[in-house]
Amino acid sequence: MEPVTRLSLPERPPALWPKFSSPIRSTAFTARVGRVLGIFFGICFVTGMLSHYQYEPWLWLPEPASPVWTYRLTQGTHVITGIAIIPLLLIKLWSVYPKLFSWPPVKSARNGLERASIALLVSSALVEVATGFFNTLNWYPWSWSFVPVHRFLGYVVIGSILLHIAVKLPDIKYGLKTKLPEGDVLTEIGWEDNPDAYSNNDSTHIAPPKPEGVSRRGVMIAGGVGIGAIIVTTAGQTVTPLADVGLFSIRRAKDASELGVPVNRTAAQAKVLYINRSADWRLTVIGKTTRTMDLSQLLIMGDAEADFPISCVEGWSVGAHWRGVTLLDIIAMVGGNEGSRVKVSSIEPKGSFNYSFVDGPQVAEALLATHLNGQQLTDDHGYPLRLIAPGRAGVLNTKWLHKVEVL
Ligand SMILES: Nc1nc2c(c(=O)[nH]1)N[C@H]1C(S)=C(S)[C@@H](COP(=O)(O)O)O[C@H]1N2
Ligand SMILES: [Mo]
Repeated sequence: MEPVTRLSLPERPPALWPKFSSPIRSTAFTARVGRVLGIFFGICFVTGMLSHYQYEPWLWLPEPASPVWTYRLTQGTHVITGIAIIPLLLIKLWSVYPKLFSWPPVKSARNGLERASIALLVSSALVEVATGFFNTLNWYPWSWSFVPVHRFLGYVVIGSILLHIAVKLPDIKYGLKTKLPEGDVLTEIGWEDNPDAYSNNDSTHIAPPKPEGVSRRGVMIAGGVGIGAIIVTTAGQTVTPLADVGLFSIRRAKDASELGVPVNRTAAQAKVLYINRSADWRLTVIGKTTRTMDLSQLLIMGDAEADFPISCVEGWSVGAHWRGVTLLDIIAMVGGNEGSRVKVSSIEPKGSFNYSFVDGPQVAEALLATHLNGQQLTDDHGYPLRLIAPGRAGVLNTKWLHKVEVL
């Protein structure tokens, strides 16, 4: 392609400009890593959007109540693929980063656009996976609100991946049909040798000298082991037999938990400790009329049982057995029914999760639980009363309830 803009740059790069000679980098290698990465990004994006819908269900399309493990599946997959993307992305960047130093830096308008789109893709993808990873650790070292930023960047990342694939299609096709040479050390293939690619002749001055250093097979094995380890250790949060190896699963059911269920936010953190044990505690139910109930009345009424998992946005999830009063029985006392929209509120004074809405099919399935896995709720699990519903994002299962309103 004819250069559109001739920049008045020297023909050769400055003397200190980096030169690269790893024999492992090749179009064939990059295209293969890219294919896996593309699949993971796709799964991560789709499950992310699904679990976002479950986090903020549409009023006109409320979340189904069955199967009970939907959020477990969507958010678990989202977090596992998202974390596996981190090493994959680093390997992919490693395999192409010498191109950052190609000379001249921009050869044509089209080449400039291509490079700008890659810059957007790389920066948005890095921020996206890093913030997502911090979120799984329940660590928010920034002041902005995670959910809208993470979601917006998700669109940016997927959009720039599609653009990247479109722009790089000749290289991708070439790379995928080129064999990865056998043996440990190889030299023949570099990105420069795609005869069809308009952008691939940009580093002819860095022809690999003698192959040395890590072999491509070495990188593949190290990368594969790394990604496998991450998947297995992360999956330990969701897949219980893997819990023993769940390095990243900081709230494993075994230890960091009560009654076999991890605790996300404790009663002390939520500033409800002692208030939740007050003798004045009552459940107020508001609809066409208003009723109040104390805990002993709820315990007498409470013989409904259900197996619903708790599945946190941070990726961990665990099955649990709950006992309590059905939401339907409670709202029926004030004129509510299966078609009602219900708001439940916590005694927790502050915080975005001190209330939630129950809509659609979940109204008939939700429990106001007093018991978890055969024992009365602990303070940290929401004593005296909490919401639990099937398929629901963990964060919407409000703890320490004191008010139920039929809207
Ligand atoms: N009132 C209130 N309820 C809450 C929360 C909260 O911060 N405040 N955290 C939610 C989150 S993020 C999760 S994952 C579940 C965890 O419930 P558990 O601690 O009993 O496992 O509770 C939810 N209920
Ligand atoms: Mo959560």
